[in-house]
Amino acid sequence: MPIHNREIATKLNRLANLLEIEGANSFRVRAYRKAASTVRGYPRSMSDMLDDGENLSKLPNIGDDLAEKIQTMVMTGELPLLQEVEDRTPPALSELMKIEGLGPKRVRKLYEELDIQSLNDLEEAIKAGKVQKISGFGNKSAEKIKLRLEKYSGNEQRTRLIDAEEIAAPLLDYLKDAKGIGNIIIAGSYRRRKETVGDLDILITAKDSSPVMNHFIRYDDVEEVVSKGETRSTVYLRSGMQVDVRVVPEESYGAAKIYFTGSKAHNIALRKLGTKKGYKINEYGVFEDNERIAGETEESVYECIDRKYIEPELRENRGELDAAADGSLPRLITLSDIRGNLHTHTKASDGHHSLKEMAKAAEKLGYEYLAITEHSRSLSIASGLDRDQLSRHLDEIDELNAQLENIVLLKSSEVDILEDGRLDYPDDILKKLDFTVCAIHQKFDLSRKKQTERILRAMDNPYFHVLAHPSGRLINERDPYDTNLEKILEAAKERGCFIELNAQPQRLDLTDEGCKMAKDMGVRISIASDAHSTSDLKHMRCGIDQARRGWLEVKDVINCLPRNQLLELFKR
Ligand code: DGT
Ligand code: CA
Ligand code: CA
Repeated sequence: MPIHNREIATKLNRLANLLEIEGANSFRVRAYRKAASTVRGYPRSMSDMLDDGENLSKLPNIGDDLAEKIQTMVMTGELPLLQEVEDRTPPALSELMKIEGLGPKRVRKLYEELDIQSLNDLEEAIKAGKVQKISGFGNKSAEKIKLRLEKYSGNEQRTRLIDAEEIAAPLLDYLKDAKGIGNIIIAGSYRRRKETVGDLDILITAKDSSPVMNHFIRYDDVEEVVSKGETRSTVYLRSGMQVDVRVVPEESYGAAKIYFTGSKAHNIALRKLGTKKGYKINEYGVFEDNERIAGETEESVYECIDRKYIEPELRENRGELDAAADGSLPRLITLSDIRGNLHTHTKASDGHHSLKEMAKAAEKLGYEYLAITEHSRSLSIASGLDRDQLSRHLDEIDELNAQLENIVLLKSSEVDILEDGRLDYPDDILKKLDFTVCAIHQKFDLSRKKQTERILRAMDNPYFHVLAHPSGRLINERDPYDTNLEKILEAAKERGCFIELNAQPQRLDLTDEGCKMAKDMGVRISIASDAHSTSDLKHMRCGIDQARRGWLEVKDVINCLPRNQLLELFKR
């Protein structure tokens, strides 16, 4: 089987991470990450392209050296430099990165400042209160790390949801061909649309499980069969992903869906409610004195404990069971509620397509408006527009708007927030825009206090509208910068600013918890794909997943508004 683009990207990212832990030159680290992201998102497979005799170095972010490395990976499946770096890195350091929330920067800090080289060291240091004292950590994040350490079983590698989808789709297609199969669904954190998944939990109904299990373990991509049984089998795929398959009888499908969708915390709370009413709830149904009284559908199980159906994204035991009892469950936002996209790039800065191509693609999605947000010209972003370039760009938007019938392009910019909190364009430029999307692109290492202040100062500017990718994190790649989100949200509320939920699948920034916090504090969200190409516009759906996990409804999201009402909001 040829190597997937995803596997190449994973190796390049891993190389970048290990080099970053070592303290390698940041340009070099970034070069590998950018290459990884190019490969991951590229529509054609590297191995096909090489077969066709194409030169990989013509791809963005891929030079001769990287083209050669990719070719080696395609031919041998290995990246020798990665092996070299792996050999000289203490294995426990890369192990530390498997803990959610610990990226290479933080691992390096822990190693340098506290000589932490293993999970054990880390646990001890948290107990001793040492981690809490390092800048960038604090009590809260130490507490979170502690919880995750407790959960961590040692070989768990969490996979971004979008990558899990790419692995799951062909497997699901394959499984559907098994003999005697009834229903099939991917349950677990995947169904809850969590930003990363630990493994895939596939639930199948069938009268006879043997043919299903036999078919499953013969899947081409299986690397190792961990266990094979009548009701449950587990394998590892070549990507390292663990897959659990469970087979239950048809009449238990609803109860089993609830059980295997989780979360565990939701299930435990649900079972307690059952016990209170004298019922036993498990994956086979709801039982009263050993008699099955429900379980064929999920609704039937929730009904037994006097609850309305709860959407999978909400099942985290964060208040959803109470809300389902008193009718206050949110009516979660869906993709079709979105009327436009407020963060996109074209060729004018670092995007791949023209204004017109982006406009046409957005029109096809049924959007009423599309904001073009090229970068401002700051020190860190060479691709940004200076005053004259922006001015010409805005003229082009006017010209194109005169031709477009079903969609309006909004004039905006992704304005860099400078270290002292000033915006990267003067007011006389900013006032020509319909609104701004403002973001941090450099100086990620400021203290929590300074970083928070920086954003609050920026929000003082009356031309500040939306705070883009508010934490700067890249899932599994870059830690968030240290800020006080509650303070930022308070300030946004006071000043009439909005917070972005960046829908790029590797960002998903705000987190689900951040979304819920914003909603509870009355700060509205822009869900935006930060598209750099026409196909990136589709990532809106990843933002919708995250928004739903954050309890967001139509009223909480500004790009569910018609254009006129939206523009009203930007009059501060
Ligand atoms: P993951 O894989 O770490 O992203 O998270 P999940 O939620 O997919 O967890 P996983 O794969 O360990 O288990 C799948 C579901 O099975 C989980 O969401 C709830 C259920 N489950 C697993 N273990 C237990 C348990 O000990 N008690 C209960 N009530 N449910 C469990
Ligand atoms: Ca799972
Ligand atoms: Ca599992």
